[in-house]
Parts: sequence; C-alpha cells; structure tokens
Amino acid sequence: MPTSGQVIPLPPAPKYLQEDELTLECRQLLPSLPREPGWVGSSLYQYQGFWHTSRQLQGVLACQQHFQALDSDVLLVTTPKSGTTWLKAIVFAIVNREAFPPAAAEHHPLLLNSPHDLVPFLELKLYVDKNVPDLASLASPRLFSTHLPISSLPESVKSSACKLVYLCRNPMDTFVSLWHFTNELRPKNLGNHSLEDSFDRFCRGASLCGPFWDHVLSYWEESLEKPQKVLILTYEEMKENPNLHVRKLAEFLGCPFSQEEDASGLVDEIVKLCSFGNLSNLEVNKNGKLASGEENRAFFRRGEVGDWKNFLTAEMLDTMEKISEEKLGKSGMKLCG
Ligand code: PAP
Repeated sequence: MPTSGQVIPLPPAPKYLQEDELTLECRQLLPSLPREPGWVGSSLYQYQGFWHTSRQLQGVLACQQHFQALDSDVLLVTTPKSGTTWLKAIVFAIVNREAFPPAAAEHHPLLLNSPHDLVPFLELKLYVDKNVPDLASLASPRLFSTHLPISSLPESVKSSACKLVYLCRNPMDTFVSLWHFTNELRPKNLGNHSLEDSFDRFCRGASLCGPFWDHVLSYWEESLEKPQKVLILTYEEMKENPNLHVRKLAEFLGCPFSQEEDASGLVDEIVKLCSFGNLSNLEVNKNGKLASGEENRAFFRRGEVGDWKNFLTAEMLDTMEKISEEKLGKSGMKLCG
C-alpha cells in the first residue's frame, strides 16, 4: 500500500498516444496546418487536404521522402475501418499460399500474428518512428498498407508499376466502426465522444484520413484510368461473395489459382482462414497488442454489413446519402447500396 503523499508512477501511454517525440521537421510544420480536435489523441492536422494525427503526419512525411516502391510491390489502401485487417489477411494468404498452405493450419503465420504485423502500414508503422527502415531484404512481392489519400502517396508508388488494392466500405458502417474504435482507444479518463458530435465531424470530413468521400473518389477515378494498377473492392461485395473476390484478387495480383488449386478447395480454405469468426477467436487477436500499443482485439468488433442500423437515425442516414450523392453521384461509384 502506498503511504500518503507517495506518488505512484502512471504506466507509460501507449505509443499511438505519444505526441511529443516528433522530428524537428514535423514540429516546425504543425503550427502552419489547420487543426481540429482529435478522435483519440489531442488534435488532427490537415495536410495536403486530409486529416492526420501528429504522429501519423511524421510517418507521412518520412515515407513520402524515403519509401522507394518496386514494380513488384503490392500496396493495400483503405480509409480507416473499411476492412483493412481482413484485406491484409486475405492478400497475405493468397500471395504466400505456396510457402504457407492455408490447410497446414497450425503453422500458418496468420494464426500467430496480427495481420497488421504481416502487412505493415507505411506511415503508421514502418516510417512512424525516426529511423528509416531497410526494406531491401523483404521477400518479393513486398506487401504494404496505407491509409493515405492518392495525392499524398510517395512519388515512387505513382511512378512505378506497383499495384494498389483499394477496399472501401459504406460510410455508415465505416463511421460506426470508427466511432467505436476511437472511443476504445481514447484514454479512459477522457470519456467517450458522443455519436452525434463524431457524426458531425465525420460528415464535415474531419476524421482520420478524411474527408472519407474524397479519399474514395480519388482512388475510384484512378482505377478507371489505370485498371491494371488499381483494383477497387467493396467490403459489402466481399462479404456477399468472398470466394469470387479472393479469385479476383489473385488474378489482379498476377497469381491466379490453377485448376488443381481450385479443385483442391484452396480458395475455400483461404476464405475460412481469414474469416471474422476464425481470426477474431485466435489467441493472438484476443490478447495480443501491436507495437504501437493498440490491442489486437480492437480490430475485431462485429464484422457485419448494416450494423449502422443499430446506431444511426433515419436523419443521419439521409445526411450520409445526400453527401454520397453529392460527392460521388456523377462518378458512378456507389457506396450506399
Ligand atoms: P483499420 O483500418 O484501423 O486497420 P479495419 O480492419 O478496417 O481497421 O476495421 C475493423 C473493421 O473490420 C471492424 O468492423 P466493425 O467495427 O464494423 O465490426 C472489424 O470487425 C472488421 N473486421 C475485422 N476482421 C474482419 C474479417 N476477417 N472479416 C470481416 N470483417 C472484419
């Protein structure tokens, strides 16, 4: 028992909440940027038209300066809470199916590692700390992920032949997922953000890597222009027919399933291995943590389409539909069903 007056040291804040260990470049940039209250940490900053935490911004600057994409790289792109974890698992399982057959259950890396550790984020993991990582020894094809909008991608991603898979999700479920996730990550003493206030901020675009609609639209347009380079998938279509989309992904990535593989049930095995039910029940995803401090279980909540109906009012739905029509209507991209 502490005696009166004795100070009990607080446990260190998780890395994702640490905002004071920034590079000089990042510290000098921050005061010149538009600022909004943060969803998890103190603030969001608008850089190149999109909103980032200060820590993420440091990662953005570093990967813009140092990341050299190879033609054989694969970059998985999402706005937060669009199904990133699931996509990482599926693409890892497809690309590594020879080295790690999904049927050899107990030895598969996905059974012992978070998908976020197998397919690292550029700006949130590899480049977020001050050191520039050496990625030369990674096996080909190298798999990376990002939440960056297209306009902020490192130059070499645009100039190389590396492939981009973009997964998006309807804005209502994306928002509800983000609201739960950010409240889960906030320091408990700060309390939760209300649904209404968060909804307003999401719709105004002031959410992590928002505006959500501009993010989606830019990749949609790029995919129309460069279908060999950018593949667009939606969470809802993947949920409806995961096998079809696993095949589509393998084809896009230049490693289609052979007839023998198909006949052996490999696609089913990948779908099963990466399913919400399987991944969310693994020890590593129930009790593990990322190096940045987030608990792995925070990335697995419901994993369903339409959970927004339990949270949003008819008026909120109407607002989302109006914004989607206004921002995406002319493009042909449909997100609201
Ligand atoms: P991130 O962008 O922060 O990495 P992301 O993986 O996109 O997170 O978001 C998690 C969402 O994907 C959660 O949605 P929910 O809040 O609506 O439930 C999570 O449940 C869902 N998810 C995680 N893994 C899977 C999976 N294997 N299949 C389907 N959905 C999944």
